[in-house]
Amino acid sequence: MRLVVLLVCACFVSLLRAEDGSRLWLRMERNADAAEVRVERGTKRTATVDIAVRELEDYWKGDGKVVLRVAEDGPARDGFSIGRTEKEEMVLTSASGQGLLYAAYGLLRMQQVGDTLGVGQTVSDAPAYDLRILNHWDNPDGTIERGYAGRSIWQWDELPGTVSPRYEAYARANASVGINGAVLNNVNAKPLALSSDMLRKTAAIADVLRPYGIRTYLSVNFASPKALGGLPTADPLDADVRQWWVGKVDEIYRLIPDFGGFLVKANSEGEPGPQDYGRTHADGANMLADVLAPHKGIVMWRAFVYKPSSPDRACQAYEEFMPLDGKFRDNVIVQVKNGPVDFQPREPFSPLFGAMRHTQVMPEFQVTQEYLGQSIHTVFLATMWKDVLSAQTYHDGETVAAATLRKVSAQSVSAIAGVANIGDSENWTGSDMAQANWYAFGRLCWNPDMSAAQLADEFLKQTFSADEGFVGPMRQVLLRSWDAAVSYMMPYGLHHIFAGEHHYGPEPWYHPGGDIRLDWLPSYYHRADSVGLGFDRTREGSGGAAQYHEPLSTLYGDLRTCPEEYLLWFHHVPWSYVMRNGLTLWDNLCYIYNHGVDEARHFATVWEGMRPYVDATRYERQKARFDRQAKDAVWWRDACLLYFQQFSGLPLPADCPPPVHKLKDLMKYHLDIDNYTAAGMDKLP
Ligand code: BDP
Repeated sequence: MRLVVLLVCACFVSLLRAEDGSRLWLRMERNADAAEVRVERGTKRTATVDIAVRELEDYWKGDGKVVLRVAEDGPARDGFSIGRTEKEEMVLTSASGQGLLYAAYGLLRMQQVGDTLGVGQTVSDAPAYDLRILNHWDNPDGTIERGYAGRSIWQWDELPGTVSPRYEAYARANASVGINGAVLNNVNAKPLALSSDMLRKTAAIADVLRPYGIRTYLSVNFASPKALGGLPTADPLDADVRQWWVGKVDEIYRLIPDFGGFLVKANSEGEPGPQDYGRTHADGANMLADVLAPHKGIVMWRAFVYKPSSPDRACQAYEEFMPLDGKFRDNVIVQVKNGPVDFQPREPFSPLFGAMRHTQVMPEFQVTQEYLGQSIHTVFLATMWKDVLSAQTYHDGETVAAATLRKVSAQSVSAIAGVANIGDSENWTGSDMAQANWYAFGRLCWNPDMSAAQLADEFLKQTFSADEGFVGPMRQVLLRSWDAAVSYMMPYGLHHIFAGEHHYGPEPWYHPGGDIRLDWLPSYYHRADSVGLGFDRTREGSGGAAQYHEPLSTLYGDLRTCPEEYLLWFHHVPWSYVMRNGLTLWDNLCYIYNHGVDEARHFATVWEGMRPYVDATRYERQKARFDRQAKDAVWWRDACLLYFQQFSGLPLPADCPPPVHKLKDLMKYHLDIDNYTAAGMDKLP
């Protein structure tokens, strides 16, 4: 008996050897002897095809050989097919070498998750969006705006001389999930990003990403001609300004022949833009687009704009961009955040989706969890992204996905972007579970029809364990995690009641004093008063609901028909308003915050049962996070309910547990931004 126990333990130890999370979902065991991989005659051995061959030789464990062929009539673009022949060969076919690389990763994924192909069977796959892009908000000094996984992976100081091996690992991980573009720097771009010195460094990174099919893009500061070029103006209609951009773009393409193009945040949150010169967003975007067009480059022009003077921030992007519909060049794509405000825990989709009929529009998601617990809370964002992509816009019956996949002209390309959650921490994303969001983002850009459950399964099996004892419970955790976070943070359409600046934790009372913009204060959004709670976006209020196409405009604009998940987004609702379940708003608020707490506690308990399936390092790291998440849920609940109670004047329902914290203590508490990482987690309330 003792021997058996010892043997079982030994197996366990060897199976669960220490891991640091750096291998992400690519944890295949290397073959002792290379698998037999043959590239068909006539198929060009590009660097990309070589990577496909190497990956298969190293990791494919099937019996027969693998044949790679580029065929003119094969699946187009990045698409591919995988067939199993009578001779037990796996035949990977595509019209391009890039497609073969995706096929190789597709085959290895099938192997890892346990999908098999019968003899004579073929599967085909092709990406939905043409451009599947990560936006890095990385600064030249190595810091990352809204980054929670250490410093930037780009080592600007040592580039171009030293090229970190991490760049290739990064490229490989992206290619394995179908991502084919990377904007290397922050949308709040420094003019310095376009200096000749920085461009040479950028080119060195581009050289590493290229064979993996990843194009390099840069965010640009619209005032660069002034700040970097020394011109007196950055007016997009000025001939010298245009000429400056022509020269700069030529310089870029000499260094990076397949450079993708520019991402621009203009006239937003203090960034310069064409409006500084009385010009429109279209004037600015088109000038850059014309300069990039001869090189086949594109401009991704962000619609994230809002002015302090507006009565409703949520309305502004639509107000500024709708009049410009049809005025943008074919190589401009307007990049729109998923919701009308700012990556909040839950927002209705931006009304620009579907409404812009003559402009290519791309969704921007935030993979980094600025507003969703950063690198501590487990929140599987695929659920949220699917909610947005599958939302019906009612413009010609298009969903958000369909509206953004539709090409407005023969030259247009479809695109989608995600703000990366990647840094130089050993596991890339700070939290091991947050790798799921990087993974799911890539897979969803490839195929928006994949279900959140499929995405969760694929990720969990490859990254942790394919054992159903693990996958079953953790799938449920991932699938419920977004709803849980919304419940304990901002249920029923509440938004932006975060602590100021760092956005971790609750501060519905936040007001730093002084002359701050009203739209940077939680009270601007929650509008709590003795009558009720929520932002009135009906016709009597800001009119925001009317930006949606009928029937949504009427549906959202009427308190009785508004989906309850958006109730406080569109309405200022009396505390005593009776909701569909017969309970008042106040009572429901109390219950839903508690539901969120229960869920977060449940996740922590489920994780404790996962110890047998996960190596000690990742188990402990994640345990600390689930435990903290559960405490944070209590912190959120107490802060919000006690704060709003001052306005409602109502008691908590008798069956709600009493608060753990006192409001006055929570209001005195100020989180030290550098102290909420794993090491400082115990310092939180
Ligand atoms: C907000 C972030 C800010 C970004 C901005 C943006 O708080 O750091 O610069 O979005 O998207 O969510 O430009």
